[in-house]
Amino acid sequence: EAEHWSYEGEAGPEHWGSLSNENSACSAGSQQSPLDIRGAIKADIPGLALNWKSGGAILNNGHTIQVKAAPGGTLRRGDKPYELVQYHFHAPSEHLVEGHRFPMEVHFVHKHAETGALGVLGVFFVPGAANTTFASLAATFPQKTGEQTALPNVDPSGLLPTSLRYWAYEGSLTTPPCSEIVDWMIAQDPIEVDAADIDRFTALYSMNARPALVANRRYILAS
Ligand code: SG4
Ligand code: ZN
Repeated sequence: EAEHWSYEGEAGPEHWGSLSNENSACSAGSQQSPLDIRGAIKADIPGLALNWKSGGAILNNGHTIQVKAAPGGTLRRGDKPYELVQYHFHAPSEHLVEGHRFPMEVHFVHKHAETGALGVLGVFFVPGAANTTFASLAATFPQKTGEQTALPNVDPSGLLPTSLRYWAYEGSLTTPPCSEIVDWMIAQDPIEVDAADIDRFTALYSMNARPALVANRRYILAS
């Protein structure tokens, strides 16, 4: 059954590839995510322009807390446009930076209209000053799997660092079926959030991070 995967035990990451034929990329793929980001090459990569909408609906899907984005939010990477579909959270972070793991990471999942390729922007969280956007989300986290609530007026841009300097590489979904269709963009600067709000997430999902995979022939570029 498609939903039957987890982060530990018999349906954990090392078994994802054999749970179903559809998941073969999880074990056989050579461009898998996440990565430990190291050895990035400074390059003239396109800047990011974000124009997201407030609102949406927040859902506990059994693997994470996910916000279905309000329609019409866009990310432009140079001249490549994407639409924001949803964003969701991982604890601890899935990507590492030179071996360092952060307590949380948010993934903003965008779709390129023509090709169907995904562009996922990741942002790391560190404990510190409260972030009002994350605080509003944490206050409404649906406690039970399958539970969903409308989100009045939450602006996802509140989860962005001031600088949009980022790392870029080609990779995959970090969950089954691990499809190698993702243009990854990882913000170099983390944002601060209240440790108590991190605790509200880890009370539900204390470990929903896939271990880092090998880079193989891939380059990681830095803006
Ligand atoms: C999370 O499990 C999301 O809830 C999934 O979204 C998402 O799958 C999956 O992570 C993989 O995304 O950015 N971590 S990731 O690589 O977006 C997809 C849904 O199930 C396809 C909708
Ligand atoms: Zn994710």
